[in-house]
Amino acid sequence: MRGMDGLGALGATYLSDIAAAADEAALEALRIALLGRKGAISLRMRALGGMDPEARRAAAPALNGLRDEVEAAFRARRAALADAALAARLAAEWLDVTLPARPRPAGTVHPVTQVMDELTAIFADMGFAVAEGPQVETDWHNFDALNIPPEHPARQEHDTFFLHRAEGDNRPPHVLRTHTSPVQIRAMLARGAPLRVIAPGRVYRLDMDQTHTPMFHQVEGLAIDRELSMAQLKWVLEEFCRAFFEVEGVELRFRASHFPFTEPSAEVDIRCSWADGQLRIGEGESWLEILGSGMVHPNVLRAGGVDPDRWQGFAFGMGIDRIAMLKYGIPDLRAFFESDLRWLRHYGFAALDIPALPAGLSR
Ligand code: 2NL
Repeated sequence: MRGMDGLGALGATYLSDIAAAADEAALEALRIALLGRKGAISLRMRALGGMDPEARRAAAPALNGLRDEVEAAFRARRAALADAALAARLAAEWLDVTLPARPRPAGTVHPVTQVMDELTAIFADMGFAVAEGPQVETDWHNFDALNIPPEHPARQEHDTFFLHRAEGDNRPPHVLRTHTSPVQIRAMLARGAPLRVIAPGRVYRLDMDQTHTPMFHQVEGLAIDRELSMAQLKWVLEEFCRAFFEVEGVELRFRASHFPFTEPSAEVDIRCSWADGQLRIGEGESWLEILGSGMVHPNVLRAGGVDPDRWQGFAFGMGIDRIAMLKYGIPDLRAFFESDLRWLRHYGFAALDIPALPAGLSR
């Protein structure tokens, strides 16, 4: 009887100690103190062995009951501590997955890059691939192959940068390309006919004033097939202007002109108005020259390894910086290449708005 009463009070103390264990470590220490090899409950269990049978029969059920209750209390407390630990971890590692991955990127896309991406999307839609080539060219690729022989006045008009050659260095003369035409010569030589490519990129001329920078950007286009005419050239250029300026009613005017690499040649003007200093494409009584074009000269086809008796081609070229200024109302060409951050932020485009035709080019 003495044992029973004592066990009841003891059990209550054990259970409240277990319930109060603050963490896994405290709980484990308590478990060892009660149920370990020399634990309080284990010692009592062992003491049963030394009792006479009658006393043992009286004491054992209460002790077994206590042990079962204490073990159950340990399991419950362990589970409660694990639940609390998980809840704390979930609260600490909480994350709002709807937040933007990064704040707005600090950089912007330069208008020249934006316009290159736009015109690439437009011409790609008409089946033109993009061709690239070196900016340091042989004078053969830059001039001779384009029907501009050494004494041709166009060589002087191009204000060419020549690369220095040490005395006795007899590699062929090189220049900074004055137009992207040599890229198309290389495309003809590498891929042959039929061909549809555009060549956008940097070009260089020794010229610097209000409207000229020594480096600027040009895009040229070249199509070669069995039967091509000025009519298809006109359609391609109209389609380009409609898409690029995002105006349905574009109107182009072809004026007879002259380039060494095309025959016949035409300069192309677009209809526009200049009401109160504001340029509007596709309306009004003014004309703005935007590109040069023509049927590829037979000498140029031959230089590209294409037989002019079997193939015809049309070609065109325009200044990218200039059409960027027209489309986005940028007044001063020289600011394009000064890397002034205020200018870049003002005229730059969002980095992830890559032009695509279905979305509208410039959104
Ligand atoms: C202009 C005029 C033009 C071309 C460029 C070309 C290229 C080859 C063959 C024939 Cl490979 N022509 N390019 C043709 C006509 C005009 O550019 O005013 N550019 C800014």
